[in-house]
Amino acid sequence: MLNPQEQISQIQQQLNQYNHEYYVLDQPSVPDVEYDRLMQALIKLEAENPALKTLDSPSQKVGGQALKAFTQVTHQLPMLSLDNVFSLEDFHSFVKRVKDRLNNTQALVFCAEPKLDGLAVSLRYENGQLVQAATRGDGSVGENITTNIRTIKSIPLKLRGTLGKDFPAIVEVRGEVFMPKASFNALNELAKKRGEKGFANPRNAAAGSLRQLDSKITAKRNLAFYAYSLGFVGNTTSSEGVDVTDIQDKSESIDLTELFFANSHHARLCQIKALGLPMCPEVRLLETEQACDAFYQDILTKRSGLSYEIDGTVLKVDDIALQKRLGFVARAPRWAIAYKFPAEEELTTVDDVEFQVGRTGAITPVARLKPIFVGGVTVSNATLHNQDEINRLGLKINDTVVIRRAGDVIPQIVSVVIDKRPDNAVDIVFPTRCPVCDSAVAKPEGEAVLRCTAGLFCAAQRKEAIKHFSSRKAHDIDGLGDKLVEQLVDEKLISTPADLFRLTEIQVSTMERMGKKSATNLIAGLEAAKNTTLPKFIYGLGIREVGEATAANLANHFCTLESIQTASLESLQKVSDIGGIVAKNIINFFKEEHNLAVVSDLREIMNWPDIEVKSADEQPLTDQTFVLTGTLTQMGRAEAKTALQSLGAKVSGSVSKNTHYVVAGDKAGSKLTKAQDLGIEVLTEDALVVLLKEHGITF
Ligand code: JCF
Repeated sequence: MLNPQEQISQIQQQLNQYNHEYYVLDQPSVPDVEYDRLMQALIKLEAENPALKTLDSPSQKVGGQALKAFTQVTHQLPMLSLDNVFSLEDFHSFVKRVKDRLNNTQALVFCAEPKLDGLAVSLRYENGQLVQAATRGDGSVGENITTNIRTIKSIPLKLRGTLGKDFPAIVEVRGEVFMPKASFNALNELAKKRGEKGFANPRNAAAGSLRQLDSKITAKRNLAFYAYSLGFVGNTTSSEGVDVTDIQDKSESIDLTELFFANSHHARLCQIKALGLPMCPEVRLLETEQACDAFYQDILTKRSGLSYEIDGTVLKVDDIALQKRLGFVARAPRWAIAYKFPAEEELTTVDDVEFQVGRTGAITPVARLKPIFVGGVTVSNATLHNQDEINRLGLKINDTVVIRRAGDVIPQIVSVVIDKRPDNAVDIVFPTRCPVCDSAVAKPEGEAVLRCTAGLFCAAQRKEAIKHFSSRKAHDIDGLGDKLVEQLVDEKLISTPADLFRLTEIQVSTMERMGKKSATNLIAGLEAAKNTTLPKFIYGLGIREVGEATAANLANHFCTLESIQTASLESLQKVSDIGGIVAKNIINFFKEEHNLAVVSDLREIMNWPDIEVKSADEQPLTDQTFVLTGTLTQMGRAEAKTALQSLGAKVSGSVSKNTHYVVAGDKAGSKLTKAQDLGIEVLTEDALVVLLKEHGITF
């Protein structure tokens, strides 16, 4: 039997190992519950033996006594900043300057990393123990945020390895503290629920969290850290050998950096990682300038999929000897550059607000903007969605607004800059009649959207319906672009999708910008589009809220167009993903005379292969509704859904009294609770696997 001291020390070692596997290696070896169990055991043992509780115990990540103020820390080596470039051209100029300075004698290798949008901090380890953490401050003097930093789960309280062999008595590691996007979103959700304002972006959230005098608050914020360089490294804290203002010439100072660490920046980062500090997994060693640009493009593409916010890339000359030769200007190294992405937020003004009529009659306000370059493109329009959104923004025409375009996401008006509101700001007034066909408009109760009531009698809705019918995911009609559809409707050559198939080559070739060749192509494209599939046909009708997946579910469930057309509200709701609202939309669509006329017209023209009616044996789960929740480990949720559907089951997104089974994977939340409340049968993932196997489906 181990004594408490030995038990505590053993559990601490185990937890430190699990932390390292999880945060640094990104390869957890045990499930979360095992980690939690050990942590609880440690907390209990330490509570029973308070004398054995040490400051570097992994249990000490919960924050301590609140501070009155932060003290100041003078950095033993200054913390640097980076110069920026915003274009390939300027990046090439940077490389040229570097080469010129080195008399063009050196083949340059670069260490490349994403530029994290967080806060630079310096962590100081003495004899392997984290003793101090400081913000960058002005580069020379920062704030002592040690108690807050100690709550960050991925920052080790002690280094891995052996003092004197793997690291010297003093090691400073520098890097960026940031808040992952998911944590930022969760934090803001919580703030919203409490009626608080929240943070504008993850960087502010990280800064706000580090600025807490009460480290218990910081502990709840889920901050993360990636190391990007070493700071001071040595054997003594004595100030004699270190001159903060002259770091280029430290030849006489006590500098053990070279003794313990490699002469490549990239290799040093790997050493820092081996000491137990997380390093960004995107860091690369690059052999050429072209590879740096490819890296920039690659990271830009990956940006929206990364779990943390970045605003560019950082490129550093990798060879430490060359870094030394290049030195610094002011506070920035000559051997590194931040190659930044175009800003995602900019200011511009709203010149006007116009109203567009969509396929389903929805009248959408669209802001016409003074064109602005943001997120890499010029933006001149932004949707305002509906009246609620305009109220939320408090927007008036001629206001100055913050516009955001992140990645491929459509540009968005984020907020109004009230301070810049001009005297000629005008209220936005919604139309009382359809701006296209002058019919009445309606705003059904409980809906935020104003709609034109004219349906396909409204030219705007007709155009959108035909565009939807010919779009890529529907009939993908070659040679029929949006502009041409508008012209054809305006010229009254067509008014329904069926009319498309009656167009002649002569008619088409009289259109603007249409030669004989494009006319021939279009007619051939239309001919080809006559052969389709039932799912595409259903989707192409443009029924409200019937997307591609729902259309496929309908087709596979009912097998024929006729049975979909005549289906009852109840039978429609037996189809996967179809609830009361969508079912009603389908019923309403097939109630309209003019829709029925178009459908039967198209039925004459278009063909699709029959869908085989499945026998009851093949559809053993017909009439059974499943809800999938939590993380499944043996298959994806989408795979499980397809498998269940192929057996005739309905898979729904929400639990109700009509649900038959809830399959609960890992971390199942509110849906599981609701199932238990309603007394619905809950299946484990294993039970689902068995059920599917019984019907011949394996993973
Ligand atoms: O990711 C960053 N924000 C970042 C900042 C990365 C780096 O490698 C840096 C930095 C600031 C200064 N390197 C230096 C020298």
